[in-house]
Amino acid sequence: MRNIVILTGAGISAESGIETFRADTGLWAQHKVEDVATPEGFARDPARVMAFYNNRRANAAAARPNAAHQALGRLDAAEDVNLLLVTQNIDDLHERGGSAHVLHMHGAVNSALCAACDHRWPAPSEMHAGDSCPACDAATARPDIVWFGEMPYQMDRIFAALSQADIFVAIGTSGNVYPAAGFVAEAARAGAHTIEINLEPSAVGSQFDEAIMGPATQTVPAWVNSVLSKA
Ligand code: BJW
Repeated sequence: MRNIVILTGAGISAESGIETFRADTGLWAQHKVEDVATPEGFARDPARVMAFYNNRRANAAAARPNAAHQALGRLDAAEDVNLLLVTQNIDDLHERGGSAHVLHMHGAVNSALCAACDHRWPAPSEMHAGDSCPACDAATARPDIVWFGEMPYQMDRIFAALSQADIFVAIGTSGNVYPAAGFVAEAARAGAHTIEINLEPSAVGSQFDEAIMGPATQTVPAWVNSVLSKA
C-alpha cells in the first residue's frame, strides 16, 4: 500500500474557469484581502463579504470538473493507494470529479457556519448579513471559510498523514499561504518523495524533489497514469 498525500490549490480549478488568487488579474487584484478574507473584514462589512462568497458560490456551481479533478478521482479509487486529498479550494470540483474523501482545509463555499454555536448546514445559494442559525437562532451565520488569522481545518489529521507519507504532491498552489506551504517540508522530514505540479515553480518550489510543469489538465492525468501503471 502506498501512502500518498496530495495538496491542491486554485490552479487545479483554473481550467474549469475558476479564478485563482494571485494571478495578475486574479481575485486579489480585484478585492482587498483584508476586506473579504479576514474576520475583521467580515465584522466591518458583512454584506460585502457575503456578496463576495455568493458570487464565488455561483461560479463554482457553474463550473465543471476538469481532467485533473477526474484523474485524482481515479487515483482515489485505486486499491493499492491510501490517498489523503487535501484541498485549499472551497469549490466542490474534486467531489464532482469522483474523489470520495476530500479534506477542505480552508472550508467549503457550499457550507454555512454559525459563529456562535459552530453548527454547520448547507449554504443556500445566497447568504445575507444577519442570517440566523437554524440550530441556535442567533443572527450569526457566516460562510464556512477559513480566513487569514483563523486555524485551518483538521490540521491534526493532515500532519498525521504527512508523517506517514511515501509521496507528497502539491498541485496548482503558489506556496504563499501557511500552513499549507509548509507541508512539503513536513513530508520531506518524514522521508516522502515530494513532487510539485504547477505552471511555474511556486514560492517553495526549491524544496521539492521533482517538478512537473504544465497545465494541470495535461500534467495531472499523465502523473496519475504513471502511478497507476506501477501498481
Ligand atoms: C496552475 C494553473 C494550471 C494556474 N495548471 N497550475 C508566516 C509568516 C507570515 C504569516 C503567516 C505565517 N504563517 C502563517 C501566517 C498567516 C497566514 C499566511 O500564510 N499569510 C501569508 C500571506 C504569509 N495564514 C493564515 O492566517 C492561516 N491560518 C493560520 O496560519 O493559522 C494559525 C496556525 C498555527 C499553527 C498551525 C496551523 C495554523 C489561514 C489561511 C487562510 C487562507 N485563506 C484563503 C482565502 C479563504 C478561502 C477562499 O476564499 O477561497 O485561502 S487565502 C487564499 O490563498 C485561499 C487559498 O486557498 C490560498 C492559497 O492560494 P492558492 O490556492 O495557492 O492560489 P494562488 O492563486 O496563490 O496560486 C495558484 C497557483 O496555481 C499558481 O502557482 C499558478 O502558477 C498555478 N496555476 N493555473 C496548474 N492551469
